[in-house]
Amino acid sequence: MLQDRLGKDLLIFDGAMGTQLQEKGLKAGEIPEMLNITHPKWLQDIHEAYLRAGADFITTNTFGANRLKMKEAPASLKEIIESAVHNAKEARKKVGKEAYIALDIGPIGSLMEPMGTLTFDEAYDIVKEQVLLAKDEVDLILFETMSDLYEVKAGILAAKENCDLPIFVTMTFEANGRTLSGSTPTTMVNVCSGLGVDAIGVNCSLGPDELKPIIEEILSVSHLPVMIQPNAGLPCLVDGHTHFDITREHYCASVLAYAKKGVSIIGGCCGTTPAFIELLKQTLPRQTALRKISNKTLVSSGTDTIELGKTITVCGERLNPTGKKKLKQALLDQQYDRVVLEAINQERAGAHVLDVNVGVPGIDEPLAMKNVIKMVQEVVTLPLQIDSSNIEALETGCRYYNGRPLVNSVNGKMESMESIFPIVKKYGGIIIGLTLDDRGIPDRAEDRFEIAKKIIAKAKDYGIYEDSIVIDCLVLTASAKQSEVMETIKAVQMVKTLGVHTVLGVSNVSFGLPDRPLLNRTYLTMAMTAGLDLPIMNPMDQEMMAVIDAFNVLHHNDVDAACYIERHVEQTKKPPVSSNTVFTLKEIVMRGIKDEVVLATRKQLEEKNAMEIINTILIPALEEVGNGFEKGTVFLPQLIQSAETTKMAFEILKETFKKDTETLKGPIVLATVEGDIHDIGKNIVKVVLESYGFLVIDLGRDVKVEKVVEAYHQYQPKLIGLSALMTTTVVSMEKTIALLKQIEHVCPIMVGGAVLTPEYAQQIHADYYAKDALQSVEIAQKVIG
Ligand code: THG
Repeated sequence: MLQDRLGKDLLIFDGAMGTQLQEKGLKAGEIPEMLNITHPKWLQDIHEAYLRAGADFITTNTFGANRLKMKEAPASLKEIIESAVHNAKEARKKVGKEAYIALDIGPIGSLMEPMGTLTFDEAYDIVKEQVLLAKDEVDLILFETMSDLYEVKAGILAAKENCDLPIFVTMTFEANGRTLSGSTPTTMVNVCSGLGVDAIGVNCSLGPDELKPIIEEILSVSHLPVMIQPNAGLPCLVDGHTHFDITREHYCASVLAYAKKGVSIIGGCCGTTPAFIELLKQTLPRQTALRKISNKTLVSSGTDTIELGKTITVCGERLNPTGKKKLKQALLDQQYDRVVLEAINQERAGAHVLDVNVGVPGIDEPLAMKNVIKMVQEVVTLPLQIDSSNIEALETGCRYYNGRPLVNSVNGKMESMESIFPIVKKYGGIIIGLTLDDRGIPDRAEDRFEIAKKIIAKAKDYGIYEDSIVIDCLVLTASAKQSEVMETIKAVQMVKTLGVHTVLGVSNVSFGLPDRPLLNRTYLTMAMTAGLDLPIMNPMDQEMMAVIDAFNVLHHNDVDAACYIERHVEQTKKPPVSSNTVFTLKEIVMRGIKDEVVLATRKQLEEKNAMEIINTILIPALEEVGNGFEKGTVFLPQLIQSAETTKMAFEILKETFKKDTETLKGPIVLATVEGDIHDIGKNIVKVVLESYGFLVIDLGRDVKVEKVVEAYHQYQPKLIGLSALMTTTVVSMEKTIALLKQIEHVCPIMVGGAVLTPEYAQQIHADYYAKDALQSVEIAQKVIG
């Protein structure tokens, strides 16, 4: 059984498929998956070569075999997948050795919300179809080259809910050490392990040497077998073809070092061949190296991860309608802008996690939970705590949450544990256990301690262990239950001996008493000393936050008081955050708060003209976000949110411009090149150019080379702008330029996009390189006037 060998035997995967297919004769623009049907012999030969080289696994030629990417294929998805599996099985039969066949599933190829338009449920359905077509004939499912963790989550659920096969997941990372949608390696590992995959790792991206920090981070946090499939070094263009720059000897030496550190599944990606796999087989040991396994408690958003217990983790309590009339009404009316602002304000005030509770009488709570989780995770990168007494709402929240959530909560009643633990296990939550049961909340600490033990013991029956449990000893208000306040503190101390972390709704203590903040922060100090790790509290209470800073110094969490001192310096410069803080247009644009942008833009127009607003607010905001993206402090989803919000601001401003096309300068033709579906950069350039008075003809995204040429003849533009966001589509940019340059006296061509550099622009014979929207205006003014 494969499962018995995982983590014990060092297992070898195959190498690149694409490179091999190109050698057999795959042409550019052809659908590689069609070769399963048209050239089965090619596929069988490639699989056979990898098997003979020593691979334990072969991967079906189904990377893009999903209903979206195969829309225009001249065969059905069923035929494509079945023939791909058949080819792998034929090769295995011919070689006659035991080997595992992995159903290959690559990225869907369309971006998910909020970056694109694909919904979670659509992504789920697409993968479900792939899984159902192959599940009875393959040995495992491999999600590979994934760049969006949310898509991975949809895929894992689609696989788990429709078959029992082992699941391996590898993602690709950018040079900044994050996936395209911003996940760190730790976040990937934490979320995927929570969802119950069988192996986790990295493929493609870079060569084995450049992947060192990523592989080491994965090894340091993963309980699961770690898998790597690096490229054969870095790509370089030689005579218009992509080559990879390291030898198989170099490759093997590099990956051997990782095997010695505990990587247990090794194969190759771009540029690797059967010869690489053969040498791997000769070089690598048969058994895996032992690894030290950590048992940290980690909660994750889609991008970042927080370790509980390392220092005090502040859970913001304000996304909770209890006692808030307006928030209640807003939730009932499905008006979520108030919720979104509350989330952002708490993040700005320094919360580390946000509790999300949508419990209003009469509301469709599962639906409200789904909507609010989706909205909130689009605007903040903090991990969320899903808070509900409605089991269906908890499950819906866990399902649509992008990350590994805290789940608030289970209690010591049998029915609660029996209904909540399966959900927590399935979605991989960190569960909060309340120390109450059928008899209510016991008065004495000892009895609460017993309930905590009962919860921890019962969780084990479901495969949930101490590192996924946080115990709440329950604090009640001192106005009614004064004698129990200290019992809670005592219970926290006792529970800490069980090896779990603790949480308390600190603000409960002061209900019904005057000067609540004073009681809250005093109680917070007492509880932290007793071992409280996760206070649920109001982060807008800056004095309470200051108490935590001070505690971290006095408790030796904040070594050398570095954070304390830094914050002290910052605070003297920054105005305090309050719930009533009004966002400036610049902040709205940078945060991507779409609900606020129209009003804020109109408001600005009362004082400034459109051009001023563009130059002094919108462009600086876009630049700041763009710089953040380059530095790795802002990620693609935020970048896109921000750009779309800017677009909405531009739409308002455009109303004030002259609509007279006679006086417009240009025209300028813009296109995002073939194969590239990321058009946000081009869209920004378009609105900025238009606001400077240019007539722009927008050809859209994924524009075929010939269409750009046609557009040139049709519109006779004075300038053409081409955009590409992905490395892989720079090639089609080069082709587009080559074809345009065949036209006599063709107008200048400017290029831009995340992966381009001035050098590269020159290499592919572009006339201008625009690093951002503003520079494209400068170029347009220079060329057209
Ligand atoms: N344990 C766990 N979860 C919890 C609690 C707990 N979740 C809910 C609650 N207790 C913690 N959250 C809050 C949220 C708000 C308030 C107190 C605790 C609060 N609200 C003000 C009121 O009701 O008067 C209104 C605030 C405002 O309008 O600004 O005090 O114990 N696991």
